[in-house]
Amino acid sequence: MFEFLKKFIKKDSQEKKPIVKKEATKKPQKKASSPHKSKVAKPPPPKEKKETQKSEQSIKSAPSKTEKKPIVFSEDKIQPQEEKKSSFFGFTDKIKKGLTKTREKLTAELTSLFSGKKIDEALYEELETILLTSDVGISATNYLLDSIKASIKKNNIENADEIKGLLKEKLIELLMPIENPLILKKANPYVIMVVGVNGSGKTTTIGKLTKILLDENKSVLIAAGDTFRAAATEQLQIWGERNNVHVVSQASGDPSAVIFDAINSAKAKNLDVVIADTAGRLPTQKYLIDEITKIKRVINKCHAEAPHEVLLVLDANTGQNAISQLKIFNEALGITGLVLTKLDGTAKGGVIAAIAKEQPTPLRYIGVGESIDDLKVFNAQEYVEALF
Ligand SMILES: Nc1nc2c(ncn2[C@@H]2O[C@H](COP(=O)(O)OP(=O)(O)O)[C@@H](O)[C@H]2O)c(=O)[nH]1
Ligand SMILES: [Mg+2]
Repeated sequence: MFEFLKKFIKKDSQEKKPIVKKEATKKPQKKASSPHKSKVAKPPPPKEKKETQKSEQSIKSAPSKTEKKPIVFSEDKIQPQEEKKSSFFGFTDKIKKGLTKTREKLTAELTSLFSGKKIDEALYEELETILLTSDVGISATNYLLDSIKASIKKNNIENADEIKGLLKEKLIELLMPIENPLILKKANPYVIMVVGVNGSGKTTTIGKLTKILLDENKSVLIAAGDTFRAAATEQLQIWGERNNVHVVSQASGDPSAVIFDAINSAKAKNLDVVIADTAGRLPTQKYLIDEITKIKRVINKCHAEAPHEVLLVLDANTGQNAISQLKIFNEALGITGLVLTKLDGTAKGGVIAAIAKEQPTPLRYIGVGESIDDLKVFNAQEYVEALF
């Protein structure tokens, strides 16, 4: 049941280098995703270019699988059931693998906690510590403990071993409300604005998400709205090439202008989706928030309902800090969905529970690795099953 073969060595991509090398004018990149569908054919190519992240802690910086599940135009009639069945095992394996660190920690601690013990205050205290150190957060921890205690009392449970099952059950209950996959509407184009602090995984997530959308037969255009770091545009171009999708970028960059161009271009070409990258680090937090707020306003000017999705990318490693980032970005932009990345690199996958309790927001995807197929639609049950 629990295989833990792999250790994931978290790589803190160290990027820096102020190199300012901006692409002159739009880059005709690959062939723009052909006016309609463009299918991805390329295999996940070689390791990504060493990017330059500086993990930002100030507002510090959200994840999933895709197996065909949710991304569909509403008209398309979603049909997750069947597809899900066919891919369920592959998907679960991937998630399990991604959550190895968290699972190993939990399994070890819970096994020693429950084995042969009697249910008393000391046991609850130990359980509390385990949850807190998995980044479940105080509020969700209290909630889980209270619900477990109530069930134990109600059902006269005496065997500590049963607590594990209760914990799973209560966790799933807690996470269910944020299981809320992204469903695209036909919008010509549907605009997804991706935000988050530097290093949280925005650009990588855009690359993976593009693949998911292409697999759903959507045509995609990417806007390189992080014009503050030259490397950011390059990195996005690489993802564009992998997916054979056009990346709109500009040499001298006003991010709003780049995104504005991209949306108009997508309209003209009748493309389905525009995914806009944005900066995650500016001189000050206020400057950053002002900039992305402006971007949102500009997007809204070129399309009355856009952005249709404001997707906040959070790095699971930042633990409780993820909650404060969520609050800050939500206040400024109105976050409609989350991606929680790097769950493969942390033993603190419990942060999802903290989000569900403290700032419930639809968790669209989870990131469980760096390659193109490592973005998975979040499913509460599968997630919890993978944790134990
Ligand atoms: N292990 C792992 N690494 C990830 C994941 N998502 C992103 N990364 C890595 O995190 C680093 C920063 O990602 P990037 O997309 O550049 O962040 P951005 O600054 O928000 O655009 C890169 O080295 C990515 O490969 C993930 O789900 N798992
Ligand atoms: Mg980036």
